[in-house]
Amino acid sequence: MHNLGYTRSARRSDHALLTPDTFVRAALPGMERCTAVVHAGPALGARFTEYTAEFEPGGVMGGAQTQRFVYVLSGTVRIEGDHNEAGMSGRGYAYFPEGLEHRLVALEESKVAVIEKPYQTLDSAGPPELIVSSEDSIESRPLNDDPGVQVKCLLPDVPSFDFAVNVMTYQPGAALSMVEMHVMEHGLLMLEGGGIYRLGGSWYPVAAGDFIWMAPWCPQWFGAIGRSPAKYLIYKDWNRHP
Ligand code: UGY
Ligand code: MN
Repeated sequence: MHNLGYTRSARRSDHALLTPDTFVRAALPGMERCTAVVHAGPALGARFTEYTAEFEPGGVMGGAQTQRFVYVLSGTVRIEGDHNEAGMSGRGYAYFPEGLEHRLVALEESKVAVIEKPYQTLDSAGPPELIVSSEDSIESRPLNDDPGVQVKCLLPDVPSFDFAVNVMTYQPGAALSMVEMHVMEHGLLMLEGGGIYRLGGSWYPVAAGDFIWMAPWCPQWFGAIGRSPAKYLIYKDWNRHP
């Protein structure tokens, strides 16, 4: 149903809010019975690419030209490659270093968040290795001593990784303690709950399913509203000289 041209989606020079009513699906090369909703990429001004891959049962997503991070939103997928095969279901995730041959096969209808970025080498540390894990096995810690805002770092905080992917969970009423402005850019997928996101000079209501891109130094703040926690998956570039 159309909504008389109304949407919460917005695109500005330093941020974008993309809500599910505006998602457009198209297959990417290497996909079979699978389509992508591309949320962010170089055409938007981002230095990474993020999309949601939506698989039919038996659907396939081929390998990547860059390093790749995947997080299972729903369903079950099998990782296939030269390395050992592994299955992943909701909250499972994997990191594939650049050049590691692999593909994902859906064992049922599945949705997977995908982040890709050309790897920035570092003289003092070799490239990272394959990781297959689950959010459930990662310990969370409070942000700035506020127990109402919990952070799980899905990738090890070591110099070989040039990006971080974290899960942040806010109890209802909890908020970032400051308006952040930083050199890192963000790709953010709302997983549960909702609240108010300040982006640049605007305040937006946001809910599970929304995607947000924040450019470097985009003023940002979030407060959780509702009767259940708000949770998001957030990417940032990390560990490299600007
Ligand atoms: O890691 C971060 O910069 C995070 N605190 N930003 C955010 O949640 N918008
Ligand atoms: Mn931030």
